Amino acid sequence: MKNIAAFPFHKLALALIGVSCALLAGCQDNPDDFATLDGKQPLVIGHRGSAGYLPDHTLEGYRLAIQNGADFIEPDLVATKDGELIARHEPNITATTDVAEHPEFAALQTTRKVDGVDETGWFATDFTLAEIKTLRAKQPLSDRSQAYNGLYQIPTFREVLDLAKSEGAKVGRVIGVYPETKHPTYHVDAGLKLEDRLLTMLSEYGYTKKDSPVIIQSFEVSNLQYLRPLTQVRLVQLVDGNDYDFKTGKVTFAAPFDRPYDWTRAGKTENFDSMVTPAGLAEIKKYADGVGPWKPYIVPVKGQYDAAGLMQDLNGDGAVNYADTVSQPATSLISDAHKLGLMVHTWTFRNEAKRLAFDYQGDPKQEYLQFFRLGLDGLFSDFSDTAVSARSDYLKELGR
Ligand SMILES: [Ca+2]
Repeated sequence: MKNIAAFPFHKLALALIGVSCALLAGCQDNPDDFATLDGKQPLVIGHRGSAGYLPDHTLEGYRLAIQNGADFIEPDLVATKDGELIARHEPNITATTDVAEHPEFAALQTTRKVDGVDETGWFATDFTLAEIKTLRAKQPLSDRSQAYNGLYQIPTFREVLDLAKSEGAKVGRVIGVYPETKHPTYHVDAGLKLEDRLLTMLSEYGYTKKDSPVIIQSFEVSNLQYLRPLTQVRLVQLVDGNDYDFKTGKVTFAAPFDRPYDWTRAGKTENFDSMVTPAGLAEIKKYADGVGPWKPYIVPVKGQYDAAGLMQDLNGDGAVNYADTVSQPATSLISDAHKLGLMVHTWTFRNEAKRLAFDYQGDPKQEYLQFFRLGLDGLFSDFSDTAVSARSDYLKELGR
């Protein structure tokens, strides 16, 4: 190549960016137009699959999320007695499976401590995978469809990874997987530590790099710190809270949702909100790629109070609750995190009017748009189709 200066290296570079972009979950060409950390469009993550439509954590729910346009699907991980990783929201499988209807497992009902709280029921850690496979999933929320109860199996993490690949091939997109290590301390106590099992499985699929289509999330800290030197896969520190204070707009704290349980074990007294200060975020930056705060840390909600100090029933349905709150101006959390190079993914977006602040007027897309405009990098939604539709509206708003 004699005339090296004339070679269009910039075109080659663009072509390479185009190729690598196509291989990345949620990536699209022409970055830099969005206020996200990487300049690409915000990610839609199918929360527990398609929790708004089908029972949580089923292959059918994950498949629907992919068909509805989700970039990532989210399996929560717990371990079985024989050390297999399965997708469940809690070690306690009483509310999300039909285990109580299986007389052969009646003797396995017990009381165990999870994050310091006594729970009575059936626990995945007392079942082999073969036993788990005889159970069927059920919808834990009474106000959502019960029509699919008893139909679907409890998937293994391996089945979720395989589904992401096979369904991704069908829709022509790389589908990311966003596993959460559930109650890491509980699993260590049970002799079923999650992290090494998770890494082994991810390695088997070649998911070891920062650009692998995987993000690992946890509410605890020390297990993410343990994972950091062992994998380049992106890590996200989740930030929880107990409830809302509708008067102040602040998140409130009470055990076990006051702080990461490994902090409680270690005698630390700071609450979760210490994580979203600039100093807290700088600490997270040492071991994670992003932060996953509960929504009100980004957009607080408040009630309207009368002179007697009573919160007003804004929607006039006779009850005073979340649906009577008004969304407030955003905190600086997203920009504070972005300044440190941390991406921000928040949760959970839901369509039902009772799960929306009053000022969104029953239109869930208004909530998505508010967060997209802030430069949010990704969100967990029970209704991926609505999230993707709102993102399309956002793209139009940006003239794209
Ligand atoms: Ca009301």
